[in-house]
Order: sequence, then C-alpha cells, then structure tokens
Amino acid sequence: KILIIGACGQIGTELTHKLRAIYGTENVIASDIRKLNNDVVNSGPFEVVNALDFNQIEHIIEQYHIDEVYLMAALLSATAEKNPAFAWDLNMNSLFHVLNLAKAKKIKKIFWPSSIAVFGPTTPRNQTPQYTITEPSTVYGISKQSGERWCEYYHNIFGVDVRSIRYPGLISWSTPPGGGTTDYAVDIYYKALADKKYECFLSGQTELPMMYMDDAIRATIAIMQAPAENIKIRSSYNLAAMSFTPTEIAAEIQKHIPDFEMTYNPDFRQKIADSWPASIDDSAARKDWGWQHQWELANMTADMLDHLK
Ligand code: VAH
Repeated sequence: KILIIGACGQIGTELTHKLRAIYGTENVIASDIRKLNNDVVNSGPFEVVNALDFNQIEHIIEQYHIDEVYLMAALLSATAEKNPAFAWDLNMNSLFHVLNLAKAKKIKKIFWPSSIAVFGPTTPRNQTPQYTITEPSTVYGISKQSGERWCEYYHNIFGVDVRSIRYPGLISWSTPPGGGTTDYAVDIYYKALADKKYECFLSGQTELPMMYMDDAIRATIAIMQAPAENIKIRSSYNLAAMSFTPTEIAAEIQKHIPDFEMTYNPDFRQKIADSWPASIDDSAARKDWGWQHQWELANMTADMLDHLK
C-alpha cells in the first residue's frame, strides 16, 4: 500500500488521483497536516498526519501496512525565505523520519522530490548538467541539496530504495501552487481568463525550466515503477520538458486571448529566479528509465485555458 504525505499540495493532489487510478483507491492513503474539504480527502482513505511527527507516521504505516511513501510535504522557495528555521525543520526532519523508517525495514520504497533550486548562481545556466556545481542560495535550495546528499547516503550505507527527481517549475490547473517562485506561470492563466491582464512578479526575460503537471506525475510514477537496478542516480535526477520566459508565455496566451495584457513588476522572487538555471540537461533520466516529456508551451497553454475557462 502507498502513503502520500502532503497529499493536498500542488503535486500531491494530482499524484493521489493518478496513484489511486493505477493501484486502486483503497491502496493509496492520502495524508496532510489538516483535513480539507476537497476531493483528495473525500474520494478515498485520508489521515491527518504532521510530517514532523515520527510516531504519527510510524503508526499510519503499521495501521495500513504501507510499503511505499511519497513524501510531498515541504515549504517552497518563496515561503521558505520568510520562514527559514521552520522550512529547514520541515523539509529535512520529515525526510529523516521516512528514511529511518526505511532503514528499519518498515517501508520498502520512498519517493522524495528535489528541485532545480539545488542549483545556484555559480551553476552553468544553460543545459545544466546532471553533475555540476550546486551552491544553492535559497533556504529551500539548501534543504533540497542536503536532502539529496542524505538520500544517496541512506541508499549507499543502509540500502534504502529512495528515488528522487529535481522538478522544474510545475504548472497545473487542478491545484493552486503554494509559495513558489515559478507560480507566476500558473497565476497568469487564471488572471488572463478573469481580467485579461496580469502583473508578473518576474522580469519578462527570466527564462526558467518548466513542466506541465501531467508530465511531472508521469515521471514520478515512472521512476518509482522502474527496476531498482535502472536507478543509477540516488541523489536526484535532472528532469526537463521546456523552458520559457514570461514574455513567451504571454505571447502564447495572446494567441487565445488577443487582448491579454502583461505588465512586469519584479519583486523579491526575481533574485531567487536569477539564481536558477535557464534550461536543464535531463539525458540521464531519459537513458536510465526512459523519460520522455509530452507537453510543450503551446499544447499546455491550450489545455490550461480549456480546463480553467
Ligand atoms: C518553487 N515551484 O518555485 C517550486 C520549484 C523550481 C521551482 O521548486 O519553489
């Protein structure tokens, strides 16, 4: 059975629905810090779990005979800058709890999300390689870089089967994002439909790696279903689909909403975005476990506007 911690988050929500469709609703236990009134909670088994409470997690694992855990709870980049101590605590200690449960053989497999935020201002920005300089300059990035080191350590020393992906910015219509720097690329669709205008908190030329949520969920399930011997990288895999700038996504939206207007008013998140790569080399994921993205800016924009209108 599968436990998703952080099942009501931006990734967790769609991940829960997809996993329930594949493995059966009763075999996928959703959990989050609070019981919200949404379809993740109302469509299958749900438990209130604090990702920082080891005993709570251990109890749920024993109660439901869980063998796989997807740990999706975290503070993202923008929020983490405002709450560094809590962000470090939540992002790191939730990981240690799950790694230690696997070390104690209480669970068999872990998925843990990393991010392009592990890269920093000294990382080569274009087609960033799988192995390169990682000097993250954000609290979130530091926690993800450290988490990757611990995942690899627990795999090498204790044989823990933990698998991880460095997600780019993720865009979805079904869940609002929570405190990320790439969230402009989600907000813009809502605002284009509601107001036909959007004030972007990043400058128009800020190129960032992005991915449609459908691709991100498919990659998450693919890496977890791959035979263990194919997972050669136990820190975290680079993963990519597309890169675009705010001006490019605005132009794509204008093909559907001709009088859509974009203005730019960069805020503190510009500095975070400027520390991240513009594009990512994900050849290792494509080689080791057959990754292949399906969504680009044009078909994603059509799909987003179609779902949100
Ligand atoms: C964030 N959406 O903006 C997340 C992600 C690469 C970006 O880590 O913090």
